[in-house]
Amino acid sequence: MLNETAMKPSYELFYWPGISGRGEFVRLSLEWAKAPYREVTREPNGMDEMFAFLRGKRPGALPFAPPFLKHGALVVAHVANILAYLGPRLRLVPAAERARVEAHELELTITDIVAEVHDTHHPISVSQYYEDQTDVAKLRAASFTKERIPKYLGYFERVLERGDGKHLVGRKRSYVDLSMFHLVAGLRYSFPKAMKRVTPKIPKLARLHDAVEGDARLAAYLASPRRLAFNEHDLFRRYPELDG
Ligand SMILES: N[C@@H](CCC(=O)N[C@@H](CS)C(=O)NCC(=O)O)C(=O)O
Repeated sequence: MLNETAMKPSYELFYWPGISGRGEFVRLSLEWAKAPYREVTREPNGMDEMFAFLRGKRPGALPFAPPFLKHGALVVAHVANILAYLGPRLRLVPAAERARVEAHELELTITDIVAEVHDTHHPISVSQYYEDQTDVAKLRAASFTKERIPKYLGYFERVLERGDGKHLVGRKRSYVDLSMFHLVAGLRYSFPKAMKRVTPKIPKLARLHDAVEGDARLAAYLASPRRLAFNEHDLFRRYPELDG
């Protein structure tokens, strides 16, 4: 397995500033591995640089949207794709192909639920304000909290039950565990009532969240200003009217 944490060039992460958002799934893995990385849009002129990539003014693959990662000449977009690339390099996935494929599959399922989270507050149009689509958002969120949260989290609980009960892939910490921590934290922030209802049914998932939150390798990051608090410009938003 590769270990490039100490190798140059360092990773460059591109994501919208001011929100943890989808960028956080990548950030958590980089931070856990103590990999050298730059958060480009948190630096002067960083936004110009990000838009240069999005407008095709830089070499490499053309990303559709942030987050994307630059590593040397390689430009990788989509959270699950970025983590599939980083996983072996950061020692955050087992070496066996089967485990890597399973990890990717689970991360893609996280991508799916994250898209549904987004659609609870923007069910009609990404470019319209939440306030202009609140009525439909309430309908969308009602089905998300009643049906989809229990279905997705129940599935992840069963994945834990089929494994060692503590890790989603293999018997060691993987990038999927780190992503699950952020997903559960975000859902608890956005939908506290719905999450309270489902919690008795997902004991292993709740313990995994707590284990990652208490992981010594993340302590410095979680206490740092780099870990941004959830807010209502973010992917995970707290609108009480959407929480049934
Ligand atoms: N499937 C992509 C989704 C990327 C995405 O939707 N990024 C958002 C920010 S979190 C964005 O900037 N979207 C712009 C757009 O869809 O026009 C991933 O998992 O990374």
